[in-house]
Amino acid sequence: MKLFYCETLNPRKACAVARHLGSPIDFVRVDLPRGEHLRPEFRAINPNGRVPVLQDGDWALWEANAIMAHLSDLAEADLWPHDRRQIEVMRWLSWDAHHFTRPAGTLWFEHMIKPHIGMGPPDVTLVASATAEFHAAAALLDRHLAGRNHVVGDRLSIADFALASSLPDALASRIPLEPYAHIRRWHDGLMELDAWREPFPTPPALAA
Ligand SMILES: N[C@@H](CCC(=O)N[C@@H](CS)C(=O)NCC(=O)O)C(=O)O
Repeated sequence: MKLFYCETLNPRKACAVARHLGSPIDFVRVDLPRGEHLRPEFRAINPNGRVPVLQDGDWALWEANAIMAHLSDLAEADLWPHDRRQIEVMRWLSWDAHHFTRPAGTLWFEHMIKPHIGMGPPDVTLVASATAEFHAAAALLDRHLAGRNHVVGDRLSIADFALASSLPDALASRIPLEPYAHIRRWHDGLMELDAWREPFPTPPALAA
């Protein structure tokens, strides 16, 4: 199998799960600034022109959450459980995409990526609305995590990796985590996993 990735939020989820499970994968780096994701040969495996993509035989699977679930199934792991917890995991994956990582991803893009690729200063209006949205979602997640080490059933699942995808870069992204002690404690626990702390084959600072 090949996992096409770069050092950004969505590929982090797929790379971390692959590493955590020891999946038999060749990691293939896609250079976004050079536009490799827009080339016809890449669009042939993902018409969205986005990473990550898992090439499993003749199956090109895109969408990080689906890739995480598939890797868990292949490894017969329970990061994507097959009992009632699956519905809970699905609930948090959906909630994350719409309410938590969406505003957090905006802050990440405005504060980390735009300066990095020379797109100018952050859009202050966008930052203000994303910050307000993030606070509303984070308050809910923080209450949920009180007394828990994981998002669902107190066992690691792909919901943890999805919800945490923006948090390793929270400081530089100016994602306001200070008021949310339970989120910080939960994420500190994830950072103890080698696969979450170092999900990518090449450390970002050394990546071309
Ligand atoms: N919904 C997709 C989002 C993938 C995505 O947006 N990937 C970004 C990197 S984090 C990307 O490839 N961006 C390239 C672009 O937008 O041109 C998933 O979860 O996999």
